[in-house]
Amino acid sequence: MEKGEPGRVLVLHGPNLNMLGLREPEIYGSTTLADIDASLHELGRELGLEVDTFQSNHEGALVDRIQAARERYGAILINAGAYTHTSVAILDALLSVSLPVVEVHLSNLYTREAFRHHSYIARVAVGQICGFGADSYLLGLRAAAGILNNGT
Ligand code: DHK
Repeated sequence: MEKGEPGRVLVLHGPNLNMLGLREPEIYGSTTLADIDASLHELGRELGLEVDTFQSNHEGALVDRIQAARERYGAILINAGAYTHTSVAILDALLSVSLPVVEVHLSNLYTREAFRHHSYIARVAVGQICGFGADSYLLGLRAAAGILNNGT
């Protein structure tokens, strides 16, 4: 299986994450998605990684981006939002591209409703980071850098 380009990370944001800053700030914080993307690009520069970000409210659009990531990226960082708990299609797309996956969430899934405790993404992810608000993404990007540099 051919690997993608090692220095590039694709960051995917699922449904309703475009509403960050407005959406249930007591759960998701007040940081906007634009702020998160800017922080990811800044950290990517520090880590020597090229970071591309994409948000969609549509499952198929996320599947399309995952499929197109094959041979273009070294790793995928994903917060699939509610699709985390429902989407076999996103799981299958991630399995099909054979790239290392880091799963992130702003909130701590395990202190919330039971339906959020199951993640389809976790089956394919190297690891999951949740509960650190917007910092979950930055911790996730550091994890992706570690995987790309050392395989860990
Ligand atoms: C974001 C969502 O939109 C929810 O559907 C997930 C996740 C949790 C988060 O914490 O980032 O259940």
